[in-house]
Amino acid sequence: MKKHLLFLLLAAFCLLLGGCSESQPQASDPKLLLGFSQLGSESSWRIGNTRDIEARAAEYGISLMMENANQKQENQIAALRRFIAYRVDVIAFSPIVEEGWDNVLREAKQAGIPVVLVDRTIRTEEEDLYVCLIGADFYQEGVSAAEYLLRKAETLGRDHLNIVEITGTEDSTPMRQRHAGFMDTLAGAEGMTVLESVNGDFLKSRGAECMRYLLGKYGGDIDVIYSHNDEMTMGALPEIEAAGFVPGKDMIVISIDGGQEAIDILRAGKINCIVECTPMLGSTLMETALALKEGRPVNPETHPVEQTFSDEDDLSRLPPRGY
Ligand code: GYE
Repeated sequence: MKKHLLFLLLAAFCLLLGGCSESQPQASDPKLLLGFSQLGSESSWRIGNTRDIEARAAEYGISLMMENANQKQENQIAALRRFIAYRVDVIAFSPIVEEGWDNVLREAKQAGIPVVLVDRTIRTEEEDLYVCLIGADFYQEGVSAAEYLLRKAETLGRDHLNIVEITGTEDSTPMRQRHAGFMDTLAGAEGMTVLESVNGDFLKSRGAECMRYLLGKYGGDIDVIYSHNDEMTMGALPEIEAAGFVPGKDMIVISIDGGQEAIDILRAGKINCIVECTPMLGSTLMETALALKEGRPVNPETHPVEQTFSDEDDLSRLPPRGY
């Protein structure tokens, strides 16, 4: 009876506030309250990541305050401040860019709330502003993309290839590290020339724009497109076709993520290689949050195991990707 009353009171309070927003934690008997600031919804990777975190929180009985920053750092900072004000047990977030977090993270530290970085990392002089990072090894992804290209060049008997790169969000970890891993691996291979790197912000529309610009400038001199995510790749493909080239044949296409749609295009032969980046980070996040709440130690860095899918492989039995 008492519970009933409490619920009614809560419901009335929510109504007064103009309805419970998506960030309100679920009422039940949660083990802990986790605030998660997602950076946006720019790709199927990101949407898969959000869904996975929501599903795993429910599975682990963790109450989740989820906020979406719509690709703006200031929105993420505001969300982190709301989590601090709400006194959540653990804060987690996927930083859109690497710089600019010191002030708000100092506030979390002063409030005694541990912070977990998910997917991307930050740059800071102060080491104890976050506890740990759960995310992919983006440098290795760049290395894997370049290693595929070197194998492909060998198979085709080509010692000279002109490459264009379409990169992800400026100053973000995957943009920086996918570029670095790729360049470092190609550094020893003389005939591999990167004509230009352009920024596509991980967006399909920008991928199309970048490709149009690159085709206008270099045309048929382009042998290889290295794109930092599937969305930009899928934006680029119709542009390549519209310019009269066959992607996957006239131009080698290398992508990153491995969402279902892109894998299907790889099977159809228009993408040659996709380096996997898995968005399924939710279980590790929930385990980590519980460990932090209970005062158990956590790994400073956790990287998921990832693979490369390409025209070298038989992909007929690949299970559905889930994103
Ligand atoms: O590759 C891209 C997304 O940070 C790993 O961000 C993530 C990247 C992912 O938008 O599709």
